[in-house]
Amino acid sequence: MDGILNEKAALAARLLAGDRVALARAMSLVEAEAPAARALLEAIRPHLGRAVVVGFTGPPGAGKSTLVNGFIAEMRVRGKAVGVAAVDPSSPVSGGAILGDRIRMAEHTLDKGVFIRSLASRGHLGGLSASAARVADLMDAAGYDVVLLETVGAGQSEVEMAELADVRVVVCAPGLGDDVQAMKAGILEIADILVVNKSDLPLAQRTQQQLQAMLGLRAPSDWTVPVLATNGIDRIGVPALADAVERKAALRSSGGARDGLSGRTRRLLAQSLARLVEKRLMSDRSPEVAAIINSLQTGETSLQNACAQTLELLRERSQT
Ligand SMILES: Nc1nc2c(ncn2[C@@H]2O[C@H](COP(=O)(O)OP(=O)(O)O)[C@@H](O)[C@H]2O)c(=O)[nH]1
Ligand SMILES: [Mg+2]
Repeated sequence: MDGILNEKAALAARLLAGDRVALARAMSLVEAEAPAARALLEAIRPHLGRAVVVGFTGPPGAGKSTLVNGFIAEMRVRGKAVGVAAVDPSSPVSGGAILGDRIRMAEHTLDKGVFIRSLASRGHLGGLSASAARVADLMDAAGYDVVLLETVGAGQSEVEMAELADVRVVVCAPGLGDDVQAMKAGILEIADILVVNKSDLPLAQRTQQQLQAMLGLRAPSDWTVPVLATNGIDRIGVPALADAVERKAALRSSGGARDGLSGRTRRLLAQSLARLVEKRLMSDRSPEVAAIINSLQTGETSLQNACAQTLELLRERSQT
């Protein structure tokens, strides 16, 4: 037992010292939801909050991976160590897009100041953002100055991912239609920085103007969302993007609801809580629980009410 405890403490210590092997090992534990992961995540918590977590989101094909690759290079020029987690919920099994991302970022694989991790999609709710949150925390603990989260998808997954980041970059490609429709559906609201990538394409300027006009409808706040143009391949506009990210990150100390660390901690708590409730309920063979299940089954009680009753019951149990 002592041996195991020491091993865990040693892993946390090596991780905090920036050991890449320890970081990779910790990520495997955390992604597998191994029992040792919980203690590790607890041990690192007081050391978190140094990294700036930057989320890159937007429709597939917009050029996120290409841009992230250029962004890594720019951050390296600025002397920052960079961690990257690439997430692609749209390829649950094949991992094809993830493989593509890895190839695109291959130029950085020999650089010890860069750590790239692909996250496999998980089926259950909050699973993907939960593992992204944990991986970001581990990179933060290991001393990476900047952590980039690349995510694709629409709607809820983007909003969930957004809460994990300190700075949210929404990337789109020139042209109207689906992209802008998707943005209306919620991406636009979460953006701290908007990027029209593929600035070499004809419609780029027009799209930039359209997005600028859509932003004009937003309520004024202390941060004005810039609409930038980039060319991910030639890396034009990437330094300006890096400047905007750094300006936004500098405001982060003001804290509040959009602070990425508190978003990641909230996600950790929510997932642990869900697990706890599930475990308790599945093993509870009491007549009270059976009664709730029965009235749900017969349609007497709504699912919402059944949830509320179950929570109340579990709360009473935990007090005795
Ligand atoms: N013309 C042009 N193509 C780009 C640019 N950036 C990326 N691409 C291409 O767009 C395609 C999708 O890029 P990728 O980075 O995989 O997009 P993601 O799905 O958003 O990660 C690839 O073929 C890239 O080479 C750009 O600035 N201009
Ligand atoms: Mg990609």
